Amino acid sequence: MSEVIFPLKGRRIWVAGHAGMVGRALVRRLEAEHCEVLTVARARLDLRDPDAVSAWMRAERPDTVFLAAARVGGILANTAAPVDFLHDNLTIAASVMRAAWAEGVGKLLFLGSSCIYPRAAPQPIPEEALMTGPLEPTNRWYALAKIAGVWLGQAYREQYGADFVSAMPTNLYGPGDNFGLRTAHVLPALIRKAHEAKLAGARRLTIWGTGKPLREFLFVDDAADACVHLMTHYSDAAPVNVGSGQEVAILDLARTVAAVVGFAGEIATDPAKPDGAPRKRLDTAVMDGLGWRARVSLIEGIEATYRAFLDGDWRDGDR
Ligand code: GFB
Repeated sequence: MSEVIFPLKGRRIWVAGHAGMVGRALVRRLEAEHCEVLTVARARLDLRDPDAVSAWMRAERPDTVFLAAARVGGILANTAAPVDFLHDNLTIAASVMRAAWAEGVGKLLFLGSSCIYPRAAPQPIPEEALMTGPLEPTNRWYALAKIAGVWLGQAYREQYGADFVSAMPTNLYGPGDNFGLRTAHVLPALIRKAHEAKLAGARRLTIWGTGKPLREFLFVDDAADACVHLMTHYSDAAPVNVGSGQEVAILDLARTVAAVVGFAGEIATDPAKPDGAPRKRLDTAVMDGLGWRARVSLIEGIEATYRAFLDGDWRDGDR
C-alpha cells in the first residue's frame, strides 16, 4: 500500500472543467478532503486562451489543479468535428499547463484517455504501449491532442521539475453525461434509446456497428476517486491507467441497459455505423500497486446513471 505524498487538506484546488461529468464528480469527491475548491464558468474564462488562463490563475492562486476540461464525445462526434477535437484539446492542455507552471502550482493532474493507445495494442493495454503503433482512425484527432497533453506534462517535469501527472481512464459514464444521440458515448446513448423505445412502445432498438467491440466501463465517481488517489499518492512522468476490469461486448451492454430500463423488444445492429477500436481494456497493474481499485459495478453504475437521467441530471450535447 503506497503512502500519501501530497495531502490535499487546506489546499486551494482548481477543478478545470468543473461543469463537465468528470469535473462535477471531482468537486463531489473533494468535499471529503477539507480543501478549498475553485471553479470558473466557461462564460467567464475560455480555457483555450493562454493569457486569460494565466490572468485568472494569477488572481485566484490555486496551488493544485485537476485538468478535467476537454472537448469529448462519442465515436461519431469525433469523426464529425476533427478540428474541434484536436484544436480545443491541444489549446486547453497547453494554456492550463503553461499557466500552472508560470504561477507556481504545486501539482497538476491531467486526464488522458484509453483511446490514446494504438489500435492494435496488446490487451490488456500497459502504459508502455503509448506511441508504439497507429491510432484508431475514428478518434485519432482527440487521441493526438491527449497524447500531446500527456507529453507536455512530461516535458514540464523534465525541463522545469514541475509535478505534473497524467491519468488514463477507460470509457467513463455517469450522472451529468451527454445524452445527445448524435454526440454521446455509447452508454448514455443506449440508456436514452432504450428509454425512448420503451415509452414509444417500439418493438426494436437499433445500436450502431456490429455490437461486437469490447469496451471497459468505469463509473465517473470511481474515476474521480482514482484521480484524487493519483494526486495524493503518485508523482512520476509515466501516465497511469485507470480501469475497472468490467469489460463487455456492446451488444451485451445493450441487453443489460434494456433490462435496467425495462425495454423488452428486439435489439438490432447497424453495421453501416463504425465499430471503432475492437477492444481497449486497460492493464491496471500500476494503479493496483498504488492501492486503488474501482468499487461501483457496471450494473450499479447503469442503474445510478438511469436514475440521474430520469431526474433530469444530464445534458444534450447535440444542441
Ligand atoms: O462510446 P463510443 O461512442 O466511443 O462507442 P469509443 C463505443 C462503441 O459502441 C462503438 C458502439 O463500437 C459504437 O459503434 N455503439 C453502439 C454506439 N450504439 C451506439 C450509439 O448509439 N452511440 C454510440 N456513441 N456508440 C471513444 C472516443 O471511442 O472512446 C472518445 O470516441 C473517447 O474520444 C472514448 O476517447 C473513451 O469507445 O469507440
